[in-house]
Amino acid sequence: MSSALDIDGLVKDAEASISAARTTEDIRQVATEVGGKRSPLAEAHRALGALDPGARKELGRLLYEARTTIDALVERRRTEIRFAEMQATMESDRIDLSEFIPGTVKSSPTRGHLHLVSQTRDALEDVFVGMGFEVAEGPDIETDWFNFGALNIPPAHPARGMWDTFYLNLGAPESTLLRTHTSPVQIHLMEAAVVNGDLPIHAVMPGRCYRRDTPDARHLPVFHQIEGLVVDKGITFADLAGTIEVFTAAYFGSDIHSRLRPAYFPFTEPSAEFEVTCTICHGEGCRTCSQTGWIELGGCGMVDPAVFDAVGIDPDQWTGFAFGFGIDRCAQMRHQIADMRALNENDIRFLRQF
Ligand code: FA5
Repeated sequence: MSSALDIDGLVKDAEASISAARTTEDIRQVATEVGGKRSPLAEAHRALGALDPGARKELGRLLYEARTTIDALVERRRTEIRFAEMQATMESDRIDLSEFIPGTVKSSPTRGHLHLVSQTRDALEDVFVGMGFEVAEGPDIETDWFNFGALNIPPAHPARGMWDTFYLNLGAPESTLLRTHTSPVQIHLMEAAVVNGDLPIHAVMPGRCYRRDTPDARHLPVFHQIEGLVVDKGITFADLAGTIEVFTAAYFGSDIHSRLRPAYFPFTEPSAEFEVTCTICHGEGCRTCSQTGWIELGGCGMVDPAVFDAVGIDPDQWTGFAFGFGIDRCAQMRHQIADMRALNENDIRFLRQF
């Protein structure tokens, strides 16, 4: 133990034990064996006291070097083992996104497809594009002016109660909100047309809407509408009624009837509600249509001159009509979905049917 050769042997033995360690537990034990209180190294240290000062100094230096070497070897092996264990864990926890369960898929994994509401939006756009309309979009977050003010619904107007609104606090000077309908896109389009000298307008505007509505068979708090706006010269209510008639036959087929009933919207005058035969009960009356045999799809009417004034269009020169339908409602009626909440439940068995 007192010669440098013995110390070399001690280091070699330690090195062999260290490199044989395979796990964190192994290296913990080996570290104690080769460097702990009962290790040969510690014993050699304890023997130093019995040596004369010259030999003690020399052997002390050699033992210090041996401990430094052994500690470094232990640390290196510990890092290697930790890295290997981490890699093994990562490998075993890896999620194979291309994996599919044999037996549930015949030859290749099933491809996803657009949600029914997106398919319906596309189909509605196609019908209206076929009728000569352009497609436009607007923001989901609006100011009070676009959602209400410019649509002839000033603050405290009783008609605001028709749309139970989610207000946002974005620190903006005007109150901001999640749009309750797609009608504010009419305002964006008309303002842009005035600035760019781009009248007439024949456009449809699909988009998501938000209301503090309790979900039920015909309502969701987040739903979709498609807005329509025509601003041109000599437009009459007959053009509006004809457009709705053509749309109904093109989208639902000739066996579905539609009707317009007088209604009130602050931004159209006269206004009407547009209803179609309930496709669940074929007009007999059921829970979905509240026993009426009819389902309300949307509202419509002739653009109120007050709205033209708000955007700077001369109501003596231009007239127009507007409408707004529920896209989810259209999907519901077209596919006889008794409860609209099914659209949001993400049940794959339901979604796969469309
Ligand atoms: C409006 O939102 C008017 N902006 C429509 C309009 C546009 C009138 C242009 C005149 C001119 P209303 O609140 O009735 O109207 O909504 C229209 C349609 O949106 C409803 O008939 C229905 O189909 C759909 N809808 C409304 N609320 C919900 C809801 N919570 N869930 C699902 N669909 C809804």
